[in-house]
Amino acid sequence: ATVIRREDYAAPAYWIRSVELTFDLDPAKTIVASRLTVERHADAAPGAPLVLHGDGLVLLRCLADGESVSFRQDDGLLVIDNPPDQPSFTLEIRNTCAPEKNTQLSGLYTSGGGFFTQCEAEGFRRITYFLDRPDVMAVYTVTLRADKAKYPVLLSNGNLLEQADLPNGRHMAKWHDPFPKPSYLFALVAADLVCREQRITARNGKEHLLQVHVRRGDLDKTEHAMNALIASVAWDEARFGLPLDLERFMVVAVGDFNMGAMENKGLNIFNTKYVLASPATATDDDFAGIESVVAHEYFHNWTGNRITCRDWFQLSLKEGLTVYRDQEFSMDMAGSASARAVLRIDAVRNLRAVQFPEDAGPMAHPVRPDSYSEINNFYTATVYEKGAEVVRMMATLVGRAGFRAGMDLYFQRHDGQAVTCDDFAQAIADANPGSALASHLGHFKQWYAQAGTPRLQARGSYNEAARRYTLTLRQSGAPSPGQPEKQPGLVPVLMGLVAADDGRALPLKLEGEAQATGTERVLVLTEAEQTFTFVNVEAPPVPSLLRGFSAPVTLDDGLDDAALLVLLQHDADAFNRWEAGQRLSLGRLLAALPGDADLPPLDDAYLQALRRVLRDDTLDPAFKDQVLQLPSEVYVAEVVGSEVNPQRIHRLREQLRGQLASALRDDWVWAFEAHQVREGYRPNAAQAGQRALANQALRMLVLDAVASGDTVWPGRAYQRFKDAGNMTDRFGALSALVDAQSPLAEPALARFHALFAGDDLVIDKWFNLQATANEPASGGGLQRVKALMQHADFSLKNPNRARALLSGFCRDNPAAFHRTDAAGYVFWADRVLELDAINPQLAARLARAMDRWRALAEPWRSAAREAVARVAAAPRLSDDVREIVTKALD
Ligand code: BAL
Ligand code: ZN
Repeated sequence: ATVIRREDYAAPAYWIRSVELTFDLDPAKTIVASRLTVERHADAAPGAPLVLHGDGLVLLRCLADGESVSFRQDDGLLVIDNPPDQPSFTLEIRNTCAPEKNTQLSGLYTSGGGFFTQCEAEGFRRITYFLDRPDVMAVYTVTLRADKAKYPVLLSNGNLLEQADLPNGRHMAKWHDPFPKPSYLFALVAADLVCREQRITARNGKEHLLQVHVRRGDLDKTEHAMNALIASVAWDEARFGLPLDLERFMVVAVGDFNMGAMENKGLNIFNTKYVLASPATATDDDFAGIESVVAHEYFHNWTGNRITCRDWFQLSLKEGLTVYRDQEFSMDMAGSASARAVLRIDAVRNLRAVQFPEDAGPMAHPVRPDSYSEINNFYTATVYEKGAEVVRMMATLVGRAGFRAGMDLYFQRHDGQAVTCDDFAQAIADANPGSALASHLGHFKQWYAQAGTPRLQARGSYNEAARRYTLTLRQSGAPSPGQPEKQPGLVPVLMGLVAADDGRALPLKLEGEAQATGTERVLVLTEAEQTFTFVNVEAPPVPSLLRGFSAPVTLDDGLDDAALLVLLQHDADAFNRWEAGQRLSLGRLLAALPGDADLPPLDDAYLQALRRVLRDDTLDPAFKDQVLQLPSEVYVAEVVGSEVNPQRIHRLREQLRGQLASALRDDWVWAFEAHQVREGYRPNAAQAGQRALANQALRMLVLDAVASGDTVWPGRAYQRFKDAGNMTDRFGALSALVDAQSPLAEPALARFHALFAGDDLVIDKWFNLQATANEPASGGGLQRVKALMQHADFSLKNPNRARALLSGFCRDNPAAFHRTDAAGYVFWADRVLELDAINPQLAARLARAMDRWRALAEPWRSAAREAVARVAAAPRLSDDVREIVTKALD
């Protein structure tokens, strides 16, 4: 496969300024007529060849300025060697494509009897021939023609110009999008849908129509998505001064979709998972996911659509920024400082579980990658989540008002353009002259250029007599593919000093400063090593560094348990309180890892500290839930880093969970009883926090009961599972039974399936719960997954279903997957190959389950390598999967 390099970027020889598309929609053979206004680039030679992308199309006709023109087809490209020798001309193309055969779900495809599109990144070329690259922006007018009874709703981007009946039971609709856009933002939908509508008036007095289109029968599950959309419109106007720029904004849900959702201009197409919710069928997490994805796609309207990417290497320009914006939105919606901290903790958990391993493995790449074979493989946690951290660091460095000024300048300079990550960073810096960002922009931009998670080491010493505290910070980076040496970057370290004796926040005054600047500040590290001296430090301090996770690094601060206990109890920063608790748990696991012994009994100090958090009246339930949750097995494996024994990590973590369940039994009973929500279900942060803590308590109580042979709590859990008034509680109780391997788990699973048969999103949960379930001591997790593949409800063709079962098992169930007999790896290889023939994007995602094979101990490492090599050697591999497995073996 060809490797595409960022440094090779060149503007195209031609622009396409406007597009008229006409679709005669038919599942077997859709005819696409396209009329393009083509303009030669000022720098291109007259008559330079015009090279259009195309993939899997049948070309019927090609005319230039109404005359036939000679062309050749070359490896999917349509090459017109002698286009008209004019600065601008018209190109007319007619081609066909086959939507019902499109199992890749990229381009135009059918799902549930309707037509849908997905064009990002390079799907438009699977619809018609085009300059399918994001720097070519055109104005689109789209006519759709289809059978009226089967496809009563015909949608495309922008505003509806015309709608009419046609002979033979067909009808048409004509849409016009006034905003020039790249082809990846094109969309059409033709289906039998119903919609929830809402008219809103923006701050500027303009009226807009919001619509959420879903399949018949799903309308009662659209209220939350609509509310999220209304809130998103209001938030972007209030926080960033960015109004909705279209009369009509549409969201459409589709059951077969590779991604979560897609921000096509004015016509967002969503995976049903991120639209449909009712209290009976969706959990609090589902509701929160919908809110954030609806917001994310809406926010792309400015950060992605109005200003787009020059090339795909700049993907984080829109994705990192938009994730940052949706995170801020969710925090503002959640309200309290504590609820914000809980969301921040969730984001960091996710970063550590997914992005840190990526950054330490064969697919490590900078936030702005330098090369790729298949761009679909670069919709990664690094581009999205680490990219958002990069934006967050800028906001930390310039402050909230400074960041807003930077965004304003970014839009002032670049609205309507296709630009780069450099352009964005420059705008934020230029709007904040004198800021650390502006002074050290070169250092800061290493975040875009260097892969790998930097390591931050911190060592402090307190001189009691002089009342001075010196803190030395060092940054370093491990080699990553293609980058053996790392340069120092800019690391913003938000910090405070906590008195070791009573936990009070100490005033911060650096040597040479006239006065203390409060109890929290940002230290800006730009050198490989820097020392900061605090004066007038009135008590021995515990440093609280990297508050709120102010930079995406791994921190080694050398703190002992006593210091961590101080932070867990007293830190003014909720994130660092949580972090201290995680590190206390992690420390106990790591200490027990060598050898084969059981986890020793937990010490009283640790148990008391967790009990104190659980019982603390001043803390929110959601925060307590976070503190009491142990670090994941994946994260523990990442911290271990090499010679990882997944079975050992699992066993010790289970023993730690078992001890916490037993030692805190009375506290869990209290927590369960005290956090029942009495009022009607609402998916807000306050109620969700209570349910989360109660569900965790129930899980621990059932775990402890099953271990000790007691049947009371499993019985109560079964009862709750049966009677629950909402999915969060029902699924919480079901998971508790499955997690503890209670004998009641099987009947509960059967009942759950019967209750929700036909509800695809709920049945996905049913598959996923079993795929991620604890492996019985006798083994059998893999057998269960194989049996589930034979279930009548299973299909590899539906991405949600395939992910629920296969990614659930291969990526999210390390103990069951990493078998010593390698059967998990054989299963993985077979499924990757099977899926690759259907949907390469999905197969490539599953392929990444083996990214970290080199970090495994034997016998897993050799067996895993063999499985990866078998996939790599298979004939007819997609570029998607080939890139993943080739890099894994490099
Ligand atoms: N642009 C692809 C889907 C998303 O990130 O919104
Ligand atoms: Zn996005």
